[in-house]
Amino acid sequence: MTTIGFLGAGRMGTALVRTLAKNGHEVHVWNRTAEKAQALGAFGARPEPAPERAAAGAEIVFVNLLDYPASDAQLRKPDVTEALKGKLLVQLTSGSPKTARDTGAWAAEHGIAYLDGAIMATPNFIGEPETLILYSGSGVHYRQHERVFAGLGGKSAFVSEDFGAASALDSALLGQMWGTLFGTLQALAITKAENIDPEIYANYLKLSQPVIDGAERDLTQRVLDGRDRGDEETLATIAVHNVAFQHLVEINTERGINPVIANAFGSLFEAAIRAGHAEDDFAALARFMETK
Ligand code: FVH
Repeated sequence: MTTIGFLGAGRMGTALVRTLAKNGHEVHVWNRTAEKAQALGAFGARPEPAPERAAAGAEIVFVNLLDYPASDAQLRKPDVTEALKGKLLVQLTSGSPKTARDTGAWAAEHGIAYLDGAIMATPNFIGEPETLILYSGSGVHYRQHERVFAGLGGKSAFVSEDFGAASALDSALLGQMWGTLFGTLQALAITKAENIDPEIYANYLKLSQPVIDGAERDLTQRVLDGRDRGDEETLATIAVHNVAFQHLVEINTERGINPVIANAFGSLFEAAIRAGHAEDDFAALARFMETK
């Protein structure tokens, strides 16, 4: 059992506090809107009237507020900073690698151990064995309290001592997810415009998923290996992709579909072809993702 301070009782904070309390920890919770913290009393948590009171007797203090400005506004209050000295601060508010590194430096200046976390799950998955939460920062403190973290998500993992690593991975994985979600919007716009039953589309998506997954694995490995020239194993050159892509552009134009998503794809195809990569592998597009 660990004494835990918790700042935040929003959707995610409530799920985290309830799980920590259910796992037998003594959880002192503060929230800007006090009623939400008080409601957690029914789940064994102890509502506190101020953040420094939630941190006072704790070994670990978690923060899960809307954003870093909200979190900094609390953490950097002199009474709260003082209450955190000598303790482990675990930041579960979403942030960027830079804000995580800045907070890690601030924590070190004030004698506070720091872990920056990235929750790769929605509140309903908290406490489940398959839930992934990534942490980076003080490895010794992660290992010391590994059971607390495992209780929040069975797949929790320590990434590295670089404070920014967990949120960098968070954004990379979210980038992958948004690519799929925005691709779905483009696909459903076409099926709607062409009067194709979405169920039929969904069925053919399932049947073609192995090809899509294979192409993604091939692309990832080629980019990692730097093998982006067209070769005998290239699945489709940029020129071949671009021919098919132009058909999608034609449908968007003909059917009045917003070209905004396709324009992003097209700008990379155009840049690569203009630079002479038409006969190279799709992986050559990675060269155009760097601006420096
Ligand atoms: N919900 C999710 O699925 C995602 C999963 C991945 C990680 N995120 C991050 O978790 C943070 C909280 O997200 P949330 O979904 O719990 O958000 P809300 O339910 O809106 O709760 C927000 C809490 O923040 C408090 N708050 C907002 N502004 C301030 C402020 N200026 N000063 C103090 N506290 C503030 C708010 O308090 P109240 O409105 O109840 O008084 C809530 O406690 C977030 O970083 C996600 O990106 C969740």
